[in-house]
Amino acid sequence: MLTWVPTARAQDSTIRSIQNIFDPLSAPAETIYQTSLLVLAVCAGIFLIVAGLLTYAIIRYRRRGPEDDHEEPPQVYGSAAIELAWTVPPILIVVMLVLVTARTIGEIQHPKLPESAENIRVIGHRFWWELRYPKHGVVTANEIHVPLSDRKKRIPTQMVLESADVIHGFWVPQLNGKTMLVPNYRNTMWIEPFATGIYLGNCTVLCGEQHANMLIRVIVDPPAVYKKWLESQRQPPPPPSDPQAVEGQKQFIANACGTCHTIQNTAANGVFGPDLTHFSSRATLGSGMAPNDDENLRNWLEDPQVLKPGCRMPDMHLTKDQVDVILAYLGTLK
Ligand code: HEC
Ligand SMILES: [Cu+2]
Repeated sequence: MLTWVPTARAQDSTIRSIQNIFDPLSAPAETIYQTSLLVLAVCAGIFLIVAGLLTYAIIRYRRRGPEDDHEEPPQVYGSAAIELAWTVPPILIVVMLVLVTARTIGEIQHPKLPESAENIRVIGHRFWWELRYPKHGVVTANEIHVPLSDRKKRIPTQMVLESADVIHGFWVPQLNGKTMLVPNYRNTMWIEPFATGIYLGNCTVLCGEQHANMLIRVIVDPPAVYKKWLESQRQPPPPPSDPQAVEGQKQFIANACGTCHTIQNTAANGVFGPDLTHFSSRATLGSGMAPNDDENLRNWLEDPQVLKPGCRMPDMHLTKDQVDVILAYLGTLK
C-alpha cells in the first residue's frame, strides 16, 4: 500500500502549517491515511445499517393507537439465521481490519529502505531538538533538513529518536505518525516526503514548562539544495573579522557560553544547549518559538527566561555592551 501520489503541488518553500492527518505528503503518513479511510468507511457502513434498521423499526412498529396496547408483535426465539447474521459478518469485518492494520504496521515499522536513505539522530532535550547527521558529520538543532524523495530515485530519511532527559514525542502529522523519544532507548521511524516545503510539528508528550514551545520544523529540500545545505553546515564558520564580532567571540568565551554551546573551531564545545556553529542559518529561535531576528535575539541574550520562561538557559546577566557584541558575533555564524 506504499503508493506514491505523484503530486502536482509546487515544490516551493511555503510553510505547510496545517498539521492535518488527512493531507499526508510522505509515504508512511499516506499509508496511515489510507488505512484510516478504510476503517472510517467500514464504520460508516455499519453505522448506516444499524441506524437505518433502528429508524425503520421505530417508524414501522410505532404505537398507532390505543388498540396497539393489547397486541404483542410476533416473538421470535432462537432464530439460527439471525444469530449467524449478527455473529459471522462482524467477526469477518474485525478479522479483515486486523489483517489490514497488521500489514500497515509492518510496512511502517519494518520498511525495506534503499541504500540511498539518509540517517538522522534526533535527540529530544527540554525544550529543544538536537540533530546529528552521522553520515555527514553535521550537528545542528531544531530545524530538520531532509531531502525530497522521488519515485525513481528514492531518498527516504530514517530517524533514530533518543532523549537526553525525559520522554518527548515526535509528531509531524503530514509526514508520519507519532513516535516517542524515551531515555535510554532508541526508537526509529522514517519519512519519505514527496513535496518540498516546511512541515510543522510539536513535541507530543508533556515534558515540562516549555513543552508547548518545543516545536518541530522539517524542511524538505530538493536533493541538490539539501546537498548544498549539508556542505555549508559541514564547514566551520569563517573567523569573525569585524571588530565588534571579534569582541563578541571573546565575550562569548569569557561568559562561559561555551560550557553549554558548541561553535566549531572555537573553545566552545558544550553540549547541554543547541549547537550554534551555524546559528544564523536558522530561521527560528528557541526551537521554533520565535523568528530568529535581531530583536528576538537581543531579548533572548538579555534574559532568555523572559521569552521562554523555564527554559534551561539561565539569565547570563550580560551588560548591554556585551549583548551588542555577542549579537554581532552570532550574526556571522551563517
Ligand atoms: C547552562 C547552559 C547554558 C549556558 C551557560 C548558555 N546557554 Fe544558551 N542555551 C541553553 C539551552 C538549554 C538553550 C535551548 C533553550 C530552548 O530552546 O529551550 C539555549 C539556547 C540558546 C540560543 C538559541 C539557540 C537556538 O537555536 O534556538 C542562543 C542564541 C544562546 N543559547 C546563546 C547563548 C549565549 C550567547 C550564552 C552566553 C552568554 C549562552 N547561550 C549560555 C543553555 C545555555
Ligand atoms: Cu518535549
